[in-house]
Amino acid sequence: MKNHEIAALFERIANVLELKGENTFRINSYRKAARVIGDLTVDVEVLAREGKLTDIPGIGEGTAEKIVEYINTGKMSKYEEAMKGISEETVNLMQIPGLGPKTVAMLHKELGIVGLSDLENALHADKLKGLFGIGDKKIENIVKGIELFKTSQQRISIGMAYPVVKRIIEGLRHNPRIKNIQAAGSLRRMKETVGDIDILVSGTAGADIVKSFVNMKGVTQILAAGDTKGSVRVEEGVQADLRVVHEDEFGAALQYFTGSKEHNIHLREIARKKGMKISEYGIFRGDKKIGGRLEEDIYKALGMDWIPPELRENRGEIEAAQEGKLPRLIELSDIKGDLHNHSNWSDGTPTFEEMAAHAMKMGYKYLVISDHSRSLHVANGLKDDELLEEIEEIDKLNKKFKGFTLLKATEVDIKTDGSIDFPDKLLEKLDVVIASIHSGFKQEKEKITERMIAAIRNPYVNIIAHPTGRLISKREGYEVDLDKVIEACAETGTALEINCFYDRLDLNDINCRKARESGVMIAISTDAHHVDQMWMIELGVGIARRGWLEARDVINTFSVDKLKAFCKKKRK
Ligand code: DGT
Ligand code: CA
Ligand code: CA
Ligand code: ZN
Repeated sequence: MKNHEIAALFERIANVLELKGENTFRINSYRKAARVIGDLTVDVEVLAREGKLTDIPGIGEGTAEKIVEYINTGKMSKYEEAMKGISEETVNLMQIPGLGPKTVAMLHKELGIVGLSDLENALHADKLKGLFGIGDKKIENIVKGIELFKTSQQRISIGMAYPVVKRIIEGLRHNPRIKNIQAAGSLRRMKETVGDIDILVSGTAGADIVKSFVNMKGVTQILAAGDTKGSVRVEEGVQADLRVVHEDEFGAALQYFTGSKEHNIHLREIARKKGMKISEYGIFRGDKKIGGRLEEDIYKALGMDWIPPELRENRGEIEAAQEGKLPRLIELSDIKGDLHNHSNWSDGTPTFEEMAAHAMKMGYKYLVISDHSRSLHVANGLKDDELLEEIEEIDKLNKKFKGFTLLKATEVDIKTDGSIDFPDKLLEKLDVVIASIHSGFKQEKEKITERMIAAIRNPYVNIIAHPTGRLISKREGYEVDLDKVIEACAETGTALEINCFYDRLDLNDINCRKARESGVMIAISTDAHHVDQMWMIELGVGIARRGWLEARDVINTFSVDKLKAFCKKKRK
C-alpha cells in the first residue's frame, strides 16, 4: 500500500508551501488530503484503479490527479515545483515538534540555518535567544522537540508495529516447514515503542523459510537473507528480523530474544550463582543441557515461576517469581466492554448501531458511547439537548438487544477554570461520566492539577481520560502532579484511564502500576472514533499487564451491573 507514502508527500507539500508563506486555503487542502489518505483503511491504489478517488470525502479532482501521477510515475510534479529553491534538510526541520514553518523560515533568514546540525550548533552557541518570539521557554521546547524527533526517527509506536507482526505471522503460519512462530523482543513485551521487530520460528529448511519471509507482501527492502536469519524493511518503515532455530532450542531462544536485556542479565547472574549457564541454545549445568525446548524450562531450572513477557523489565518481577508472588495478570478475555468511544453524533464516524454490532462481534457485553461535550467545538461537541436526544436514542436501542447494553455517557471537558462542561442535572442521567482536558495545556502545573482534582471531586465524574495528555513522539503532555491526582482518585473512587489509542497509551505502564499500588481502579478504553480502531484494546491490555494489573483492578472486567454500581456509588 502506498497510502502512507502519499499522505507523507502531501504533508510535505503543505509544509513547503507554508514555509514559503503561501495561501492558507491551499495549504489546508493538502493537509486535509494527507490526513484523509493516511486514515484510509483501503488501498489507495485500488481506489485509483477503479477511478473512485474523488468518492473519498476531502479528495477533489486536482488531488486525485496528483495521486494517479504518483502511482504511475513515482513522482509528483507539484512537489518538485514546490521544492524549487528549498533544501530537503530545511523541510525536514518542520518535522521537529515545536518547530513550525514560521520559526523555520525566520531561523533561516536570521541565522542561515538550513538543517538540524545548523540548528544544534546555533543552540549550543546560544544564538537563538533574543530573536523575535524566542524566549527561554521556546528554546526549551525546541530542545525537547529535537529529542523527541530523534527517538521517533529510531522507534515506531507499538500501534504501527503490532499489525505488521500479525500480518507476518499470518503470512507464514501456513508454511508446512514451520513448527512454531512467535514474536519476541520489545513487541512481545508490549513496550509502547519498538526499535525493530523480532520474530522467531522453529522448523526445518531454514533457508526456505527465510526466503518466504523476505518475499512477503509489504517488504520494501531485503537487508539479509541467509540460512537461519532474514532481515527486511517493511513499508511501515520498520526493520523486521526473522530467526530460525531448532525445535529443541525454541524455548531458550524465545527467552533470550524476548529480553529485556536487563531482565536477561539478572537471570544470567542467578544462573551463575547456581552453577548453571543460560544461552539462546538452552540452559546448562556444566556441559550438560538440562532444558531449552520450552521457555518454562529456563525459569523452572532457576527455581522460579514462569514470568509473563510484559513483566520482563527487571522491575522486581524476578524476585516476585522466586517467591511465587507474581500477579495474575489481566487478559484480553477478561475485558467485557470498551469504556470510551465516539459516534457520528460528535467527531466519530460510526452510528450507534454499527458500534453495537462491532462490540457484540468482539464478544463484549457492553459498550460506552461517550461523545464530546458542548464546548469542544473542534470535535463537534454535543449541546445539552443533543445529549438528551442521544440518551433517548440509546434507551430505545437497548430495548432491542439481548445480553448487551449500550451505556450512556459523555467525555465531558474539564474547562480551563476546572469546571465541568455539562450541568449536574444532565450528568445525573448518564451511566458513566468521563472527564478530560482538551484545552489550556500550557497552564502551570499547579493550575492543571487543581483543575483535574476539581473534576475528580465532582460526584458524577467516574473516569479521567488520557490523564497526562501526552502524544507519543509528538507532544510531552501537559504538566500535572500525578501523585496528587492518584491520591484524589483513591479517596473518591474515581478511575484513571489507560487510553489505548496507539499514539496516546496514557497512562503508561509505570504510572499505571503506581495508580494500582495506591488502590486506584483503572479503565482500559480505546477512544475509538471508528469501529476499525476498537482492536487497540489489545494495546491497552498490554500496557495494563506491563503495569502489573490484575482483572480485579480494571473496571471493564466488571459485569454491566457491577460497573453501573461502581459509577453510582460515588454519587451517594
Ligand atoms: P527494541 O528493538 O529496541 O525495541 O528492543 P528489544 O528488546 O527488542 O531489543 P533488540 O531487538 O535489540 O533485541 C531483542 C532481544 O534480544 C533483547 O530484548 C534481548 C536480546 N538481546 C539482544 N542483544 C543482546 C545482548 O547483547 N545481550 C543480551 N543479554 N541479550 C540481547
Ligand atoms: Ca526488537
Ligand atoms: Ca532485533
Ligand atoms: Zn475521546
